[in-house]
Amino acid sequence: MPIRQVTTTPFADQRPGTSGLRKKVPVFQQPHYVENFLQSILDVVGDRLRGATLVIGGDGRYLNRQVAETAIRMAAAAGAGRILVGQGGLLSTPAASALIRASGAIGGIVLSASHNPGGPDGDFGIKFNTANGGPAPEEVTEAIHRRAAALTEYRIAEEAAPDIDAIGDTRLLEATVSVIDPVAGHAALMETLVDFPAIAGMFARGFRMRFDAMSAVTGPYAKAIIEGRLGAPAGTVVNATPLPDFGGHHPDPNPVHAADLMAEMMGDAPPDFGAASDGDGDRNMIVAPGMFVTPSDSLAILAAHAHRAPGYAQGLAGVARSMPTSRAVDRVAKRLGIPCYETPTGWKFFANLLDSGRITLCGEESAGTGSNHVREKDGLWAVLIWLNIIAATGRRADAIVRDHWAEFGRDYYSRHDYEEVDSDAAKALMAALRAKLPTLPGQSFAGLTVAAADDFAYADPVDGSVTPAQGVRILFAEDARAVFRLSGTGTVGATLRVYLERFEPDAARHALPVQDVLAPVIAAARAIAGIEAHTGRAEPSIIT
Ligand code: G16
Repeated sequence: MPIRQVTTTPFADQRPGTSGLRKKVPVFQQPHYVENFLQSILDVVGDRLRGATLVIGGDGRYLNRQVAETAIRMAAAAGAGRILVGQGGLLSTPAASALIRASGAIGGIVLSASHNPGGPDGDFGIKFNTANGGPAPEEVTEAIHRRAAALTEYRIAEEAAPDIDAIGDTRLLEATVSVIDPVAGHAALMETLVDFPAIAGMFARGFRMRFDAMSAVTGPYAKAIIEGRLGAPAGTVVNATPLPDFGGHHPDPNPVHAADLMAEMMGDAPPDFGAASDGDGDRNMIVAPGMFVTPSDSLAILAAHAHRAPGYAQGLAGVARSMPTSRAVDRVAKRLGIPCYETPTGWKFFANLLDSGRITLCGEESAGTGSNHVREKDGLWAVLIWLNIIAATGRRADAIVRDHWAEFGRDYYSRHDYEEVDSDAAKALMAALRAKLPTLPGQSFAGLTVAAADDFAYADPVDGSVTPAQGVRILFAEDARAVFRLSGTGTVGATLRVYLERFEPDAARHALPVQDVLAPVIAAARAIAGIEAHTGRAEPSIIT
């Protein structure tokens, strides 16, 4: 019998969110857990899989290889015609998105828990991306959940998966399993968008950068592109080998978790440019000499300078940012005379805007930026566009940021995270906050007056759908804003995110300490939401 049929019982907790199904590794190690979820995805794809192409790959974290092999055997059993797998089971999330689009695949199974820690006690995740290369929309994830809740059987090829370290084609049942170089296609795509010769010239003239791949999937991509094609000196890319536990680090590129890079960039003789990316390569961090660039500023700067890169020489159709992202990019869009859309948190909300051609560029405060070349955020792409801008302007990254503030004003910005808060307490905080919204306008807190307060609801301009309750926004008359929402990506308790910003048009006031400038906004936010009373936390766990 070439296909084994296995009787199983459903798992009630297999409900994928925006970022797929994310759980602790031991949860995925339960017998049949992985197979059940994969079968649920394959069943939802259904007959469309017959003879079609499916992409499989992940960020190399613990369980990646094993689950990639299981997925190959199950996709073959489900009738896939061609299965494209990254060598070693590796594919960064943006590379998977690009590959789905370029190969005309029906979709892809992406194995990752993004920036969450890995290893036997860390997190694992399985995500399904659709034919446009983007994360499955909610109706698909809900269908997968319904299927998972009723599953009684899965089907898997008896035969072992082919050797996924060996590039080439192998037959498994009716499927051709093609193991491909995970980097080549994406590097070629980058070369069509970014001015490689200009950047290579800059490196040849002695430009120095540090790219911290955080022992995650971007390592091979960054090595091949930055050190290989662009000729940066060997050693420019550090922590370049993807490790199952990311070397014990938290592969989230922010000033806290990329502390080594920050120390180097803030040190006495920093390189000209610093960057990092996360577990699956979709997030990025940009650090100028002596200066961390907030993702919100980075998005605004990319929008203002994108025309310098060959892929965007025609200009931008429009831009979009997630609601908690600062309003810096709005000012750029206004100047460029293009639309700027405000979407809920979650990359999937950009998909309709990108697919319909309404926007070219988009980004989020959570360190994601991307463009219409894929339907995921793309960490290395953002870094390469930054390099392109530096090469084209001849300005150092910190000067580019200061120039930008001088021209558009500075949006002081910070995010305060309260991690592993009791879930009920976090829900109660949000409910109480929502209940008091109508009473807030006109009231003063810490010297700031509330001008408007609402619970963000998104009306998709493409399909007309409305997504309510996407986070509480408090706008202060002093051109400041506080936003509250609960994270959708944590795996322990709840994470309360408080996003704080204040606009400063005066260039003479652009070099002040961020937390000092934001102190009244922070105090007002804490008072309005009663954070300590609800959570018992006087201070956030992480400030970025
Ligand atoms: C995911 C989504 C992002 C979103 C982020 C929000 O990121 O892909 O679009 O901004 O979640 O996270 P949270 O709900 O915790 O604030 P990733 O990188 O985990 O896929």
